[in-house]
Amino acid sequence: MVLSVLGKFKGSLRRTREQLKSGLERVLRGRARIDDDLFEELGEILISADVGVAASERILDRVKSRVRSNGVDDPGEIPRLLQEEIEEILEAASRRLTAPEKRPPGERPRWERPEAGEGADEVPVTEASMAAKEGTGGPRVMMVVGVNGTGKTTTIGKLAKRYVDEGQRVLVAACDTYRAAAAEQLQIWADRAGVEMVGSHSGADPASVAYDALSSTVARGGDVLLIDTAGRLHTRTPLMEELRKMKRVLARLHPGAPHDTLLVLDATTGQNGLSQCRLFHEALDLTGIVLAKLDGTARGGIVIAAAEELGIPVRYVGTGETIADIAEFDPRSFAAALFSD
Ligand SMILES: Nc1nc2c(ncn2[C@@H]2O[C@H](COP(=O)(O)OP(=O)(O)O)[C@@H](O)[C@H]2O)c(=O)[nH]1
Ligand SMILES: [Mg+2]
Repeated sequence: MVLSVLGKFKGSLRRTREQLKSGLERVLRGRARIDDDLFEELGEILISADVGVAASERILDRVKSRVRSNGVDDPGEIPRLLQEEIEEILEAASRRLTAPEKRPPGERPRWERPEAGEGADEVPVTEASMAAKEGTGGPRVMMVVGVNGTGKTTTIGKLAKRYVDEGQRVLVAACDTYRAAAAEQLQIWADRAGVEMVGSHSGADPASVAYDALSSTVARGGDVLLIDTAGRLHTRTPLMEELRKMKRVLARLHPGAPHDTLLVLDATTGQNGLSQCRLFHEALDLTGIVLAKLDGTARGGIVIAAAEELGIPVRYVGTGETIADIAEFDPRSFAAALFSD
């Protein structure tokens, strides 16, 4: 099982692995001992593989101290040490989930109160909202966010199928009401996965569509609600405001919702992906990343940068355009794939 995930990652990370490998070969060839000069060159290799400045420094500091305290002097040990530290960063992010249940007591999520300028949220109290509040369990609500074209709608189709295969009752909500074609595209994925879609006309308030979708999910006894959202560029329009409002409306209808806010990142985008992570995380308290398009030309180092700098774990990876092309992320296989032959 682990082997097949490793095999998948190996294909996906080909470009990043080859880049690391040729860089390491170049700086390790003919080198007799480990010195500061070597660490400087290693830093350049990691940064050019999109690992990010902070993560690269952290990795190298740890490798350095292990080299010193264990008296390692063989440069041939370096790839193994790097692999172990990368795995540790990815593992640490998974342990440090920012999900509501893991948040330190007393600390409130940042999206919970509207900021000055954000409109008030009108949440009607209905039978469904009362039932949701009284019920103990209720559906798991997962919001999927990210900029246009990263793979949100595709990811929702894949996740819906996955959860259906696990025996869960799944609904999807078309809350990208900005583009007319968005709901049609989600409907196609909903049909493929065999799940129901709750939608609305384009131009509707996304928060009210989310509200209706959660009410329907509760009324129908659904286990999982996957919410598709708009991704028009966050620099031009108040997308974050809209998404924050959606979160508040969901939380008021069903305390604890949304249980997940997953950012879909396009694995081919490199450092720009890291700034997307920061923006979305600041506004929305992400609980995880889905790394889509991890297939061949991906810039896999971005995962390490996000894990270290923001503490956000990668939860799933998308490895192609069909409904089955999704895998659970596994730090160990990922790190191994980066350094395997
Ligand atoms: N190769 C590949 N393509 C993907 C993956 N996920 C999404 N795509 C493609 O990326 C494009 C945008 O996807 P879409 O789900 O519409 O993105 P959205 O705008 O974020 O909803 C489509 O052409 C998808 O087929 C993936 O994991 N691998
Ligand atoms: Mg979409």
